Amino acid sequence: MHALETVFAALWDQYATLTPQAHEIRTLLVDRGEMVVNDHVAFRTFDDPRLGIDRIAKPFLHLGYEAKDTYRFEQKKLFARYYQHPDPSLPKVFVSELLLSEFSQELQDTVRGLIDQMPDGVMGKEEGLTMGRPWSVDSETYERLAAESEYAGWMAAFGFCANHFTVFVNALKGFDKIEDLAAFIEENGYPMNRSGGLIKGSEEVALAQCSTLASQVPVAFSDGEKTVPSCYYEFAQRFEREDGTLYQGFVAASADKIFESTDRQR
Ligand code: OOG
Ligand code: NI
Repeated sequence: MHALETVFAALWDQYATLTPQAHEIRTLLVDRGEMVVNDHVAFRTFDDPRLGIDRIAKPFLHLGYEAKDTYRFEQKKLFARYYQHPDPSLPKVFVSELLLSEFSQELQDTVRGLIDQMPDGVMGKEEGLTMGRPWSVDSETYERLAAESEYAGWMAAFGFCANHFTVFVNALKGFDKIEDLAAFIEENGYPMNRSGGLIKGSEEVALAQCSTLASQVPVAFSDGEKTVPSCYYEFAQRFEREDGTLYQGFVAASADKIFESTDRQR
């Protein structure tokens, strides 16, 4: 087995446990005779040098991935980069990081306190990608972080895992348009993220995307269990550009809304 297949299999196992709906939706598609191909897998982190984007990307670069375009999200105070492998059958890897220095001193101190609990040297290795939450945190701290940044709250609760896998819609035989797939998923009882509209992007920007709302799962905080949004499933349809090749990048305005799939629903 290719080393990368092992990495993605471990990531999927962890993700499917955290995100029961992803396994269920995948099964719905497979039962219709579809081959489910992953467009990309996404990771989140903080921009602290001990675990920033470069650390998350390191095992992927080591296994042949190449760094591609970067994206900036002003309001959410995030930076992201995607990585691609020369073998087009492998999913792209999208990594974002929260820009800590742009937040309140309180958030920065809280997050640095969490990171200080981490064992040294695991981030940057394959095992780091599925490490889960390497710190102890109470539910009040989670809520306080999430009130300032939903992303910070999510990171505090879940740590390191695949934030989402993404179905490559072009590879599905039974759905010509992403709108049809979105309707199918919703009809089967999975609420979708409607921030910025059900379908984000379009043929004009060569990428159309939609995603479910994250599963609600019990998380063991240091002061007890609490049910919070975990991970979501995404769907992406890519279009040809003028040069006849399929667009491989991302669209910042769409991604900005996709991030909200893990927001706490109030
Ligand atoms: C990433 C959101 C952006 C995309 O495909 O544009 C994204 C996240 O929620 O961590 O996945
Ligand atoms: Ni994505």
